[in-house]
Amino acid sequence: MARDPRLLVKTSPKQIEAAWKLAKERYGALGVDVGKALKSLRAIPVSLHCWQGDDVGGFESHGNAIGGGLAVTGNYPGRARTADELRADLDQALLLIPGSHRINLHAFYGEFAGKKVDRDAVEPIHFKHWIAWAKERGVGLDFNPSCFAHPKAADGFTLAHPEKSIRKFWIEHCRRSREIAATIGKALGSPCVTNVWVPDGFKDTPADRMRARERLVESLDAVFEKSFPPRYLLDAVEPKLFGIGAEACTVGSAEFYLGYAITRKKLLCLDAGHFHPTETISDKISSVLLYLPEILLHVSRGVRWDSDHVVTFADDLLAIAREIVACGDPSRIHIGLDYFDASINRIAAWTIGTRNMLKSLLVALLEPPGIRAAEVANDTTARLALQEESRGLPFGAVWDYYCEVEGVPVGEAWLAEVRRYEDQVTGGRK
Ligand code: RNT
Ligand code: ZN
Repeated sequence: MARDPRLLVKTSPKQIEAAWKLAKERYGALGVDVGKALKSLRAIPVSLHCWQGDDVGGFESHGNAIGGGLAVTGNYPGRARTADELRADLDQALLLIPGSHRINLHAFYGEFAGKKVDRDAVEPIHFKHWIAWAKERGVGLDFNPSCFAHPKAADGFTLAHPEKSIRKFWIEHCRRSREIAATIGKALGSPCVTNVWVPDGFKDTPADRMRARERLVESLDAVFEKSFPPRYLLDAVEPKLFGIGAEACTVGSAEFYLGYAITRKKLLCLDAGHFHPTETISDKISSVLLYLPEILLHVSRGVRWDSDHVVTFADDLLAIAREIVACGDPSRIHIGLDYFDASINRIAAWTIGTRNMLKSLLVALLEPPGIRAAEVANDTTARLALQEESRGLPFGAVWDYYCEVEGVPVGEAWLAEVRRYEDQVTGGRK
């Protein structure tokens, strides 16, 4: 690939420092404490989804087609083929992202030593290398049962399947996933957020939605029968509007899981791609937090449908970040990323999306207090004026400074690192 030498330009520390000083003054004049904002940003972990690294493939000996209404498109070289490769790629991405973060695993990323270990037989031992790797780096791990890409999910139903034996299989998988997650949380001294998402849904108009939903409740109750200390494990459930092949009705809809989470004391997972396109999860955060102590987000970007594009630094993401901060206690909101693009360099995909998430949180933390004050004074003209003017504030200088002090590349300099890694490592993978 021909590369433009301008991509290697590095900003000098002197420039970064000078711009930071000016930005600090500008924000200070608006009543914003920039140092405090950076301290708050440093305390917010983002959970990087391991599945961006291998196109949601997993490491089972018999790889199955993805299914479950999910689609990964693109054939950019360099997909991780083994857990070692995936961990090495994550290590590279983490070097380009400021702050301390987490890694989100799916059950089918266990290491099965070439053996066929079916989903109802996964055990904590299959994750011992992941645990050791995470411990060494001081990163937390999150977890997900994998209820798709499997012959027993081929007709689109798992926990709500009409056949009892199939439901039993998936209940066992989810139970074992929670055991694994609790083992992880205990070993790492940090609660493992474990998210149950199932694809179950009808392609065409169902004759009986009610029975399917009753089966899902029953199965979920069986999955969650055993309780674990919240310092090891936090359970989440993820609703969805529709998926490919499940266009008419998704069993685990928004109302289904909101009720379930409230009555069963689970975290609700809000995925940005799982609602009608005119709805935004940013508006849902404050409502849900009135009834649940903690929630999980799957930050994603749908383009025309739930396409799971890499998240960009745009209005939707800024609004999500703003609500995370504006609710008053960001620690109640677990931030996970959920996208998969196989058409670009996968390490770049992690880096772009995570840096965008963090940059958006920084913008939110730097919001001038005058905006809220205008609302309190019922001055909606000033509120809009200040909101719009604040878009032009020099947050970029604060971000650059943050990257510099955190020891990660400033600006687009990270791309040169990804290129170097591509030349040396991922580019050679077949
Ligand atoms: C699917 C859900 C789910 C998955 C991942 C792989 O629509 O968003 O969270 O994307 O678990
Ligand atoms: Zn999701």
